[in-house]
Amino acid sequence: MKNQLNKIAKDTNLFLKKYIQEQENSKLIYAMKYGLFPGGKKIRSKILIDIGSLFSINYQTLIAIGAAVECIHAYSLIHDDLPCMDNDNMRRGKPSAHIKFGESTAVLAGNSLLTMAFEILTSSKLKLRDKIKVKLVDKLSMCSGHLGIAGGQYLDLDFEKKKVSKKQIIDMEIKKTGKLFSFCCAVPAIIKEKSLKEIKFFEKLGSDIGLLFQIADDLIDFKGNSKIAGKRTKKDQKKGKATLISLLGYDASIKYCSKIISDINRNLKIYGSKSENLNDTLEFIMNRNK
Ligand code: GRG
Repeated sequence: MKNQLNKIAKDTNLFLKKYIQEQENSKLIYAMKYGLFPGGKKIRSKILIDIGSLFSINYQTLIAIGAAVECIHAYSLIHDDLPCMDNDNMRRGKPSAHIKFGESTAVLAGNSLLTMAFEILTSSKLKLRDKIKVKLVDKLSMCSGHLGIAGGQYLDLDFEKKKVSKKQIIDMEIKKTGKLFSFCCAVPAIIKEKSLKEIKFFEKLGSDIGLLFQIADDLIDFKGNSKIAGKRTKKDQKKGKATLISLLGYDASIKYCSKIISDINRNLKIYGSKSENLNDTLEFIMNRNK
Protein backbone atom coordinates (compact mmCIF):
# COMPACT_ATOMS: atom_id res chain seq x y z
CA MET A 1 0.00 0.00 0.00
CA LYS A 2 2.71 2.48 1.05
CA ASN A 3 4.81 1.62 -2.03
CA GLN A 4 1.85 2.10 -4.34
CA LEU A 5 0.99 5.43 -2.70
CA ASN A 6 4.59 6.60 -3.11
CA LYS A 7 4.57 5.63 -6.79
CA ILE A 8 1.30 7.49 -7.37
CA ALA A 9 2.69 10.56 -5.57
CA LYS A 10 5.85 10.42 -7.68
CA ASP A 11 3.96 10.04 -10.96
CA THR A 12 1.51 12.82 -10.08
CA ASN A 13 4.33 15.22 -9.21
CA LEU A 14 6.12 14.28 -12.41
CA PHE A 15 3.02 15.02 -14.46
CA LEU A 16 2.50 18.38 -12.73
CA LYS A 17 6.16 19.41 -13.02
CA LYS A 18 6.18 18.62 -16.73
CA TYR A 19 2.85 20.37 -17.23
CA ILE A 20 4.10 23.54 -15.53
CA GLN A 21 7.48 23.39 -17.27
CA GLU A 22 5.77 23.47 -20.65
CA GLN A 23 3.90 26.67 -19.73
CA GLU A 24 5.23 30.19 -19.91
CA ASN A 25 6.88 31.26 -16.66
CA SER A 26 5.34 33.70 -14.15
CA LYS A 27 6.18 35.08 -10.73
CA LEU A 28 3.10 33.50 -9.21
CA ILE A 29 4.22 30.03 -10.21
CA TYR A 30 6.73 29.92 -7.30
CA ALA A 31 3.94 30.14 -4.73
CA MET A 32 1.85 27.65 -6.73
CA LYS A 33 4.75 25.17 -6.81
CA TYR A 34 5.26 25.72 -3.08
CA GLY A 35 1.67 24.60 -2.53
CA LEU A 36 2.02 21.63 -4.87
CA PHE A 37 5.48 20.19 -4.16
CA PRO A 38 6.54 17.93 -2.59
CA GLY A 39 2.87 17.85 -1.63
CA GLY A 40 0.98 15.46 0.53
CA LYS A 41 -0.05 11.84 0.53
CA LYS A 42 -2.00 11.90 -2.79
CA ILE A 43 -4.73 9.81 -1.22
CA ARG A 44 -7.35 11.24 -3.62
CA SER A 45 -5.34 9.98 -6.60
CA LYS A 46 -5.00 6.61 -4.90
CA ILE A 47 -8.80 6.39 -4.62
CA LEU A 48 -9.08 7.39 -8.30
CA ILE A 49 -6.71 4.58 -9.23
CA ASP A 50 -8.41 2.05 -6.93
CA ILE A 51 -11.82 2.76 -8.49
CA GLY A 52 -10.29 3.10 -11.96
CA SER A 53 -8.98 -0.45 -11.65
CA LEU A 54 -12.58 -1.69 -11.26
CA PHE A 55 -13.18 -0.32 -14.78
CA SER A 56 -9.71 -1.00 -16.27
CA ILE A 57 -9.03 2.68 -16.99
CA ASN A 58 -5.62 3.67 -18.32
CA TYR A 59 -3.20 4.53 -15.46
CA GLN A 60 -1.75 7.67 -17.08
CA THR A 61 -5.24 9.06 -17.70
CA LEU A 62 -6.01 8.64 -14.01
CA ILE A 63 -2.70 10.27 -13.03
CA ALA A 64 -3.55 13.34 -15.15
CA ILE A 65 -7.02 13.63 -13.60
CA GLY A 66 -5.52 13.06 -10.14
CA ALA A 67 -3.10 15.91 -10.86
CA ALA A 68 -6.08 18.20 -11.55
CA VAL A 69 -7.66 17.10 -8.27
CA GLU A 70 -4.35 17.73 -6.51
CA CYS A 71 -4.36 21.34 -7.83
CA ILE A 72 -7.79 21.95 -6.30
CA HIS A 73 -6.74 20.25 -3.07
CA ALA A 74 -3.53 22.36 -2.85
CA TYR A 75 -5.62 25.47 -3.52
CA SER A 76 -8.05 24.58 -0.74
CA LEU A 77 -5.20 24.05 1.74
CA ILE A 78 -3.51 27.36 0.87
CA HIS A 79 -6.79 29.24 1.38
CA ASP A 80 -7.74 27.17 4.44
CA ASP A 81 -4.56 28.34 6.21
CA LEU A 82 -5.21 32.06 5.56
CA PRO A 83 -5.84 34.32 8.57
CA CYS A 84 -9.44 34.91 7.40
CA MET A 85 -10.05 31.13 7.41
CA ASP A 86 -8.32 28.75 9.85
CA ASN A 87 -5.27 30.95 10.37
CA ASP A 88 -2.62 28.23 10.45
CA ASN A 89 1.09 28.92 10.16
CA MET A 90 2.26 25.43 9.31
CA ARG A 91 1.25 22.96 6.61
CA ARG A 92 2.91 19.75 5.48
CA GLY A 93 5.80 20.42 7.84
CA LYS A 94 6.68 23.85 6.43
CA PRO A 95 5.40 27.44 6.79
CA SER A 96 1.96 27.96 5.20
CA ALA A 97 1.97 29.68 1.80
CA HIS A 98 0.82 33.06 3.16
CA ILE A 99 3.61 33.01 5.77
CA LYS A 100 6.18 32.35 3.06
CA PHE A 101 4.82 34.62 0.29
CA GLY A 102 2.32 36.99 1.93
CA GLU A 103 -1.46 36.90 1.89
CA SER A 104 -2.19 38.42 -1.50
CA THR A 105 0.24 36.07 -3.26
CA ALA A 106 -1.24 33.08 -1.41
CA VAL A 107 -4.78 34.08 -2.47
CA LEU A 108 -3.72 34.49 -6.12
CA ALA A 109 -1.63 31.30 -6.17
CA GLY A 110 -4.66 29.45 -4.80
CA ASN A 111 -6.94 30.93 -7.45
CA SER A 112 -4.47 30.01 -10.18
CA LEU A 113 -4.27 26.42 -8.93
CA LEU A 114 -8.06 26.21 -9.15
CA THR A 115 -8.06 27.29 -12.77
CA MET A 116 -5.07 25.07 -13.54
CA ALA A 117 -7.17 22.05 -12.57
CA PHE A 118 -9.61 22.84 -15.35
CA GLU A 119 -6.79 23.60 -17.80
CA ILE A 120 -5.49 20.08 -17.17
CA LEU A 121 -8.89 18.49 -17.66
CA THR A 122 -9.38 20.24 -21.01
CA SER A 123 -5.77 19.91 -22.20
CA SER A 124 -4.73 17.71 -25.12
CA LYS A 125 -2.49 15.85 -22.64
CA LEU A 126 -5.62 14.18 -21.32
CA LYS A 127 -6.48 11.52 -23.84
CA LEU A 128 -10.25 11.52 -23.58
CA ARG A 129 -13.04 12.59 -25.92
CA ASP A 130 -14.23 16.21 -25.57
CA LYS A 131 -17.69 15.04 -24.51
CA ILE A 132 -16.19 13.19 -21.53
CA LYS A 133 -13.92 16.12 -20.67
CA VAL A 134 -16.96 18.44 -20.51
CA LYS A 135 -18.66 15.99 -18.13
CA LEU A 136 -15.54 15.88 -15.92
CA VAL A 137 -15.28 19.69 -15.88
CA ASP A 138 -18.95 19.92 -15.00
CA LYS A 139 -18.62 17.42 -12.14
CA LEU A 140 -15.42 18.94 -10.76
CA SER A 141 -16.88 22.46 -10.77
CA MET A 142 -20.00 21.26 -8.95
CA CYS A 143 -17.82 19.51 -6.36
CA SER A 144 -15.67 22.62 -5.83
CA GLY A 145 -18.23 25.41 -5.56
CA HIS A 146 -20.98 26.42 -3.16
CA LEU A 147 -22.50 22.94 -3.15
CA GLY A 148 -19.09 21.38 -2.53
CA ILE A 149 -15.76 22.37 -1.01
CA ALA A 150 -16.35 26.14 -0.82
CA GLY A 151 -19.86 25.65 0.60
CA GLY A 152 -18.54 23.13 3.13
CA GLN A 153 -15.78 25.49 4.19
CA TYR A 154 -18.38 28.22 4.69
CA LEU A 155 -20.36 25.93 7.00
CA ASP A 156 -17.20 24.85 8.86
CA LEU A 157 -16.45 28.50 9.70
CA ASP A 158 -20.08 29.36 10.35
CA PHE A 159 -20.49 26.47 12.83
CA GLU A 160 -17.57 27.55 15.03
CA LYS A 161 -18.65 27.90 18.68
CA LYS A 162 -22.24 27.01 17.77
CA LYS A 163 -24.35 24.07 18.85
CA VAL A 164 -24.98 22.05 15.71
CA SER A 165 -26.58 18.67 15.07
CA LYS A 166 -24.92 15.46 13.87
CA LYS A 167 -26.77 15.85 10.55
CA GLN A 168 -25.38 19.38 10.10
CA ILE A 169 -21.82 18.25 10.88
CA ILE A 170 -22.06 15.35 8.44
CA ASP A 171 -23.47 17.63 5.72
CA MET A 172 -20.62 20.13 6.29
CA GLU A 173 -17.90 17.42 6.26
CA ILE A 174 -19.28 15.74 3.15
CA LYS A 175 -19.22 19.08 1.33
CA LYS A 176 -15.87 20.32 2.62
CA THR A 177 -13.97 17.06 2.18
CA GLY A 178 -16.26 14.42 0.73
CA LYS A 179 -17.09 16.11 -2.56
CA LEU A 180 -13.56 15.89 -3.92
CA PHE A 181 -13.54 12.18 -3.06
CA SER A 182 -16.97 11.92 -4.75
CA PHE A 183 -15.45 13.34 -7.89
CA CYS A 184 -12.56 10.84 -7.76
CA CYS A 185 -14.93 7.90 -7.33
CA ALA A 186 -17.29 9.07 -10.09
CA VAL A 187 -14.55 9.70 -12.70
CA PRO A 188 -14.13 6.06 -13.90
CA ALA A 189 -17.91 5.59 -14.31
CA ILE A 190 -18.12 8.94 -16.18
CA ILE A 191 -15.27 7.91 -18.49
CA LYS A 192 -16.98 4.58 -19.23
CA GLU A 193 -20.30 6.43 -19.79
CA LYS A 194 -22.10 4.34 -17.21
CA SER A 195 -25.73 5.00 -16.24
CA LEU A 196 -26.64 7.94 -14.01
CA LYS A 197 -27.60 5.41 -11.33
CA GLU A 198 -24.11 3.86 -11.37
CA ILE A 199 -22.43 7.28 -11.36
CA LYS A 200 -24.56 8.25 -8.34
CA PHE A 201 -23.56 4.99 -6.59
CA PHE A 202 -19.88 5.93 -6.94
CA GLU A 203 -20.50 9.53 -5.90
CA LYS A 204 -22.14 8.31 -2.69
CA LEU A 205 -19.23 5.92 -2.15
CA GLY A 206 -16.88 8.90 -2.50
CA SER A 207 -18.78 11.04 -0.02
CA ASP A 208 -18.69 8.15 2.49
CA ILE A 209 -14.92 7.80 1.99
CA GLY A 210 -14.52 11.57 2.31
CA LEU A 211 -16.51 11.61 5.52
CA LEU A 212 -14.35 8.80 6.88
CA PHE A 213 -11.25 10.71 5.81
CA GLN A 214 -12.43 13.89 7.55
CA ILE A 215 -13.27 12.08 10.80
CA ALA A 216 -9.81 10.43 10.70
CA ASP A 217 -8.35 13.93 10.14
CA ASP A 218 -10.27 15.24 13.16
CA LEU A 219 -8.98 12.28 15.20
CA ILE A 220 -5.42 13.30 14.26
CA ASP A 221 -6.16 16.81 15.48
CA PHE A 222 -7.61 15.36 18.68
CA LYS A 223 -4.82 12.98 19.61
CA GLY A 224 -2.10 13.54 17.02
CA ASN A 225 1.45 14.74 17.20
CA SER A 226 2.01 18.00 15.34
CA LYS A 227 5.57 17.04 14.30
CA ILE A 228 4.31 13.86 12.63
CA ALA A 229 1.14 15.47 11.25
CA GLY A 230 3.16 18.38 9.79
CA LYS A 231 0.56 20.85 11.04
CA ARG A 232 -0.71 22.23 14.31
CA THR A 233 -2.85 19.70 16.24
CA LYS A 234 -5.29 19.98 19.17
CA LYS A 235 -6.71 23.16 17.68
CA ASP A 236 -10.29 22.13 16.86
CA GLN A 237 -11.35 22.21 20.50
CA LYS A 238 -9.71 25.60 21.09
CA LYS A 239 -11.44 27.05 18.06
CA GLY A 240 -14.78 25.53 18.99
CA LYS A 241 -14.92 23.56 15.71
CA ALA A 242 -18.00 21.44 15.15
CA THR A 243 -16.74 17.89 14.60
CA LEU A 244 -18.22 14.47 15.21
CA ILE A 245 -15.65 14.01 17.99
CA SER A 246 -16.81 17.18 19.76
CA LEU A 247 -20.40 15.94 19.50
CA LEU A 248 -20.14 12.15 19.99
CA GLY A 249 -16.80 11.76 21.76
CA TYR A 250 -13.68 9.82 20.73
CA ASP A 251 -14.87 6.22 21.16
CA ALA A 252 -18.22 6.75 19.44
CA SER A 253 -16.44 8.46 16.53
CA ILE A 254 -14.14 5.45 16.09
CA LYS A 255 -17.20 3.18 16.09
CA TYR A 256 -18.86 5.44 13.55
CA CYS A 257 -15.80 5.08 11.27
CA SER A 258 -15.81 1.27 11.58
CA LYS A 259 -19.45 1.26 10.51
CA ILE A 260 -18.65 3.44 7.46
CA ILE A 261 -15.85 1.03 6.48
CA SER A 262 -17.97 -2.10 6.85
CA ASP A 263 -20.85 -0.51 4.89
CA ILE A 264 -18.48 0.47 2.06
CA ASN A 265 -16.90 -2.98 1.95
CA ARG A 266 -20.36 -4.59 1.82
CA ASN A 267 -21.44 -2.30 -1.03
CA LEU A 268 -18.30 -3.14 -2.99
CA LYS A 269 -18.64 -6.92 -2.61
CA ILE A 270 -20.11 -7.15 -6.13
CA TYR A 271 -16.68 -6.18 -7.49
CA GLY A 272 -15.02 -9.19 -5.81
CA SER A 273 -11.25 -9.24 -5.41
CA LYS A 274 -10.93 -6.12 -7.61
CA SER A 275 -12.05 -4.03 -4.62
CA GLU A 276 -9.23 -5.26 -2.36
CA ASN A 277 -7.01 -2.25 -3.15
CA LEU A 278 -9.73 0.09 -2.01
CA ASN A 279 -10.23 -1.93 1.20
CA ASP A 280 -6.51 -1.45 1.95
CA THR A 281 -6.80 2.29 1.25
CA LEU A 282 -9.68 2.58 3.74
CA GLU A 283 -7.61 0.83 6.42
CA PHE A 284 -4.75 3.21 5.66
CA ILE A 285 -7.06 6.22 5.97
CA MET A 286 -8.24 5.05 9.39
CA ASN A 287 -4.82 4.15 10.78
CA ARG A 288 -2.77 7.07 9.44
CA ASN A 289 -1.12 9.58 11.77
CA LYS A 290 -0.59 12.37 9.21
C1 GRG B 1 -11.18 24.51 -3.09
C2 GRG B 1 -13.14 25.47 -4.29
C3 GRG B 1 -12.27 25.48 -3.12
C4 GRG B 1 -12.53 26.41 -2.11
C5 GRG B 1 -11.65 26.69 -0.99
C6 GRG B 1 -10.51 26.94 1.92
C7 GRG B 1 -11.57 26.11 1.33
C8 GRG B 1 -12.42 26.72 0.29
C9 GRG B 1 -11.81 24.83 1.67
C10 GRG B 1 -11.01 24.09 2.67
C11 GRG B 1 -11.35 22.67 2.60
C12 GRG B 1 -10.47 21.84 3.48
C13 GRG B 1 -9.14 22.32 3.90
C14 GRG B 1 -10.90 20.65 3.85
C15 GRG B 1 -10.10 19.74 4.69
C16 GRG B 1 -9.74 18.56 3.88
C17 GRG B 1 -8.61 17.78 4.49
C18 GRG B 1 -8.95 16.72 5.48
C19 GRG B 1 -7.37 18.06 4.16
C20 GRG B 1 -6.18 17.27 4.50
O1 GRG B 1 -5.99 16.41 3.39
P1 GRG B 1 -4.75 15.41 3.30
O2 GRG B 1 -4.53 14.77 4.61
O3 GRG B 1 -3.56 16.42 3.02
O4 GRG B 1 -4.97 14.53 2.13
P2 GRG B 1 -2.17 16.11 2.31
O5 GRG B 1 -1.24 17.12 2.92
O6 GRG B 1 -1.76 14.70 2.58
O7 GRG B 1 -2.38 16.37 0.85
